[in-house]
Amino acid sequence: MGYLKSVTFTMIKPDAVKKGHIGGILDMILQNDFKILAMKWTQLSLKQAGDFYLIHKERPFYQELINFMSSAPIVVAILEKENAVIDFRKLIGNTDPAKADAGTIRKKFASSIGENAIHGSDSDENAQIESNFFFSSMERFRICNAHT
Ligand code: DAT
Ligand code: MG
Repeated sequence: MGYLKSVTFTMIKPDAVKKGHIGGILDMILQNDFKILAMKWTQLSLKQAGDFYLIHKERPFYQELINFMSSAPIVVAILEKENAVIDFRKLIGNTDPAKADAGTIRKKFASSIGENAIHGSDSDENAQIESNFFFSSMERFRICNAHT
């Protein structure tokens, strides 16, 4: 019998990319037993950022958020682990890095609530929606061997 695995979706945001933190963030992700199912280097247009964050359309920070998210390249990935969504939210920490626990990605790499280094899905349903926003089925690969 295999483990019951689930997926989450992540983006390494423009601030972390520009500061050179891609490697440090990916290292924390892999050290915490998340497996990569898909990954790419891309940049959102303003329209795409607006669509991705449509759920926040009425929030006062929406325009600032989509301007920021389309301002530079990002790294996007689908990650697999048991309890992926909840465990990844624990690993990234509070939305506001000032409130994030020690040992979290946002505590280590984020500078403000608006520019907070990394995204993580907030539910299994949104993990699927967000993964499908960026990746086709042809871009997803699972490591299959006795040790994973
Ligand atoms: P999270 O990214 O932790 O899921 P969220 O879904 O509430 O947080 O918000 C999405 C993003 O919007 C967040 O990563 C950064 C930005 N944001 C949230 N609250 C903000 C605020 N009060 N001021 C500026 N940007 C904010
Ligand atoms: Mg969110």
